[in-house]
Amino acid sequence: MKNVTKVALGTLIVPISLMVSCKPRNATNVVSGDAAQKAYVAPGKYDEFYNFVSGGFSGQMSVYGLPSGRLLRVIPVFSIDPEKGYGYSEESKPMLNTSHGFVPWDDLHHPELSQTNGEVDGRWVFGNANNTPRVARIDLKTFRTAEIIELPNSGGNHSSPFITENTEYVVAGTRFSVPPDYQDGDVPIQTYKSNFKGHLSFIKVDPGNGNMDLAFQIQCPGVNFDLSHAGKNKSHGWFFFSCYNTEQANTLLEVNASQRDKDFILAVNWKKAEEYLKAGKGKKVSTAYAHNVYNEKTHTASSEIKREVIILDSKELKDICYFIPCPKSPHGCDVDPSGEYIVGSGKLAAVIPVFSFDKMLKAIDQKAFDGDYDGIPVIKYEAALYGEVAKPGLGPLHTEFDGKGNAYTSFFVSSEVVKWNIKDLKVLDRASTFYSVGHLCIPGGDSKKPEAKYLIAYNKITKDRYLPTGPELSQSAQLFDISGDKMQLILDFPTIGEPHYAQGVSAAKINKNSTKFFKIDENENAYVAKGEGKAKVERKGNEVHVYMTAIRSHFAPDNIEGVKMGDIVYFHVTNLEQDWDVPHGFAVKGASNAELLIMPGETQTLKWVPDKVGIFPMYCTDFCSALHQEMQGYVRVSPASSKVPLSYSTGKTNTEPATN
Ligand SMILES: [Cu+2]
Repeated sequence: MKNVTKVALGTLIVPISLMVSCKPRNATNVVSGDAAQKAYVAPGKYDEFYNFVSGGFSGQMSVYGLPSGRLLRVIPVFSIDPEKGYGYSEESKPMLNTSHGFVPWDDLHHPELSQTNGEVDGRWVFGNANNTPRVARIDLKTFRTAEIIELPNSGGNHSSPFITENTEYVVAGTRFSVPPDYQDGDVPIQTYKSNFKGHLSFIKVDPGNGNMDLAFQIQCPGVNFDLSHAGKNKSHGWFFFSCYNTEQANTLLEVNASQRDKDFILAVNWKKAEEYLKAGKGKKVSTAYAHNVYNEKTHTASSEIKREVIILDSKELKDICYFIPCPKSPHGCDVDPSGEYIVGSGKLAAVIPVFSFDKMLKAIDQKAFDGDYDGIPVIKYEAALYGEVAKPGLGPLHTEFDGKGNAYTSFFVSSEVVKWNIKDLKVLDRASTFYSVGHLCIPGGDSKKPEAKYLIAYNKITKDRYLPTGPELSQSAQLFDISGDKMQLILDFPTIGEPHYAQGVSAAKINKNSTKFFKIDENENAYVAKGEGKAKVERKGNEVHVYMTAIRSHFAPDNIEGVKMGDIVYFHVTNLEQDWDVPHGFAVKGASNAELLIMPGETQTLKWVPDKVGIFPMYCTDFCSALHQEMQGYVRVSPASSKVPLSYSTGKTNTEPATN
């Protein structure tokens, strides 16, 4: 560790135009001494924390145990997942419906855990879809996606899903400003300044069941909203968004959106917005967005297209939005546990500005403004500024907090994490990362009560770190022990897709509530077979419905005849097990979608259109018992003109059947 300070200071002279990553020279690249023991969790022992990590361009969210770095689960959210049949089973397909139809992929950047009184409560984790703007809620009883809502008037949903301290709202700011859906979008791109707008979405969350509803949007000037965080404690009721491209450029943003010395942090008084909403100051506009809900009783998702949204105009309603100047091309926008300090991180900035919430309120009160930007007052920089962290590093991106008065900021360009004190703004420690760190995570680090034992850095590049795997290498997470004064690297581990952002929480807040199986008596799926005696096959025109059961180690029925070319076959498979961790799988030869993976007590449906005459084996794909390999059956498919009657059986031994 002794070289680190010297090395990191050395990197400060690297020209800022070098916005590619650099590997810190001579940096300590090993976990030294007995440090690795701190990450060791013995076989059979539980980890202390759950870590929810975005899968970036995989569209999924992964769950790791900390401190071991063991991958516990990949939760399918916005992308189809053959492992779980998500987006393949008829029951789950509606989850991926949008106003553009079925969209089976997206780009998930930020997990956000629900909070009560500003503390992580372990009930839900939210995730965003950047590309086709959506926000998902995952239920942490089942670790499954329970709900997805699409966002109208938006593009590149980056600055989401951030929540208020009682999960009153999940908030989403558009990254790409676009012409609103309710206006003609067929305009020249060059008319960006007049026709493009930025919308902030406020999604209301039902405190009882978590159900989401798009309560309102705030229309803002056409800039790029990047990240956001809610106020807390004294600043509860406010939201802070970083914005870049205040130049309102529409081409070559790498140059054209880096012209100004300062862009902005947008401070939004959402309590005031609520008042205006109640007073009827919003206007209803027509649009179309999907709202998809997974019902745990029917084990089936439904999708509804909604047609209306209420817009509050920040230009007309003068006291809901204020801009604070922030150097330069801000990315992260983080609020400390007290709610007083708002940290802006300019990707191209040489300092980290720390704003004071009290000073900001005073500046608003005294109208200490530098004019306005597109109708929104701009607070004077010095009037809102608490102070600047001088010469912190290169390319500050994101800041997390330990609740003991310290902040930890990631530096993409100089590949390091820098610890600094919030009160005196002095740098306390630096640790190299490998390499090009983006987000950081301290469990509870954006709440009022961080559990600051570990810090995890999520890195974009892993050259030299692991065995090569061809032209593409894994991205990674690096775990630091931050219980002492100095950060200590104790583990790094590869991650799935891009580990963009992550949040963590004590295992105890989640594991006690884990669902072990679904009660078969409560299964309300329309095609359930609640016992082997209920298994059957029915024809409805050219549809064949197989009500199938699965239990260790056979299906019922396991022989089906009388299916004809031109038929559409639906296998409704009910897993009759009432035991933890005994899923069954189902696959049939030639099916063009995927398998099913059916949890105990659940019913899931595979749609199959046979394309050939013949015998088609089907089998259980999830190793369920010693006789799992024997869990199989056959479907006979006959020509369309065939007279083979529809029949099915289980356990019928070989006699010479009629050939027909
Ligand atoms: Cu099985």
